Amino acid sequence: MRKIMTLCAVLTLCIACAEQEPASLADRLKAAADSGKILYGHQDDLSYGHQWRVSDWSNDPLERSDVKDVTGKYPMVLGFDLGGIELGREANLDNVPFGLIRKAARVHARRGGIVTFSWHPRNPLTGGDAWDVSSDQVVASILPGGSLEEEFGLWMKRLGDFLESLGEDVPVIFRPWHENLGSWFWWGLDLCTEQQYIELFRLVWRYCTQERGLKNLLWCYSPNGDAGPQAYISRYPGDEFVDILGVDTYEFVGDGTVEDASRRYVQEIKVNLTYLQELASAHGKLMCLSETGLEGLVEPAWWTGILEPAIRNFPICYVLTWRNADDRPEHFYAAWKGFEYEADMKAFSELDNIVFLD
Ligand code: BMA
Repeated sequence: MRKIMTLCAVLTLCIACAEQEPASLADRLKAAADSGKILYGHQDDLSYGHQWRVSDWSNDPLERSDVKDVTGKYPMVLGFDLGGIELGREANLDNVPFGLIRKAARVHARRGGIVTFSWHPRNPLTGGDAWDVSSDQVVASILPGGSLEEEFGLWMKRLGDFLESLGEDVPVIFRPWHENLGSWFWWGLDLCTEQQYIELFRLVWRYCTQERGLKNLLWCYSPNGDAGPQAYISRYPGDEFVDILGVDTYEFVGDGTVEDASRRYVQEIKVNLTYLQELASAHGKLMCLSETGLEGLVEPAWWTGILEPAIRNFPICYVLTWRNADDRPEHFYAAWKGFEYEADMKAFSELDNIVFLD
């Protein structure tokens, strides 16, 4: 009897510990936001950077990082994309092996960092990629009763298998179906109804959380921010299904000057984060700037002169800049060693309100 009771106590403790993980990640994020600190994140860090890439990942200590090369510190938040996992592929859409993603997530969590995953799944109806918007029947086809319901069940299983393989001690901010208020992804605004979008989000949530019992996930809803608060909330999956409210907002130069683009960007960030703060407070949620950046960092003091003044004083728990492609020299969103304006990113990493991983 005593043995059974001890066993029960140990089991209860284990369950409590396991359940603590995402909760403690949420606490950590909340503590950062409450104390006016913003964690810095970078997509695909540790796996590749500007003109380099990890090749033999299973024997690589994963110590290289463009961000670390410049600032002496890792990004606190490490982002990866799971596009391709649904097909059982070896590597994601940017050729990062899922084995490397799993290892990097574990290594990063052990170093004290935080992991986030986005997901650009292929188009299940046309066979195209996530950007194939040639049909507005894709979401309908994978929802219950749709012609691809079973196929999508398999896609979710593969996703669930990967998330589970990380282990419960690696909590993850999962951010599926992002930028859904534009129409460039097959789950976008003109491609499905409000109800269908909400059902899609809930379907994957229910599968991961209830059917698979995954306890290591915090769910982030992250539309493109420019659509405004009414649109934002019209496709909100609901308080039960979301932990963090995010927005994706980039700086685009286009045909005008960089100065004009930066002015527009600061304005847009402030508008978006203002309504996000109101929504987060009304719904009792954390908030973040889930994706941002200026491709090629063509503004010399972008970090300290544009980004930080724009996000300062908003209770976002983190800000994530997009990837530094190894094979497209102009496609980078963090500085790298040797980049002409790298000193400004280092200065950003030393600000009191910005947190990197030492
Ligand atoms: C986009 C670009 C693409 C990439 C995609 C998913 O913004 O960086 O090159 O494939 O994100 O990571």
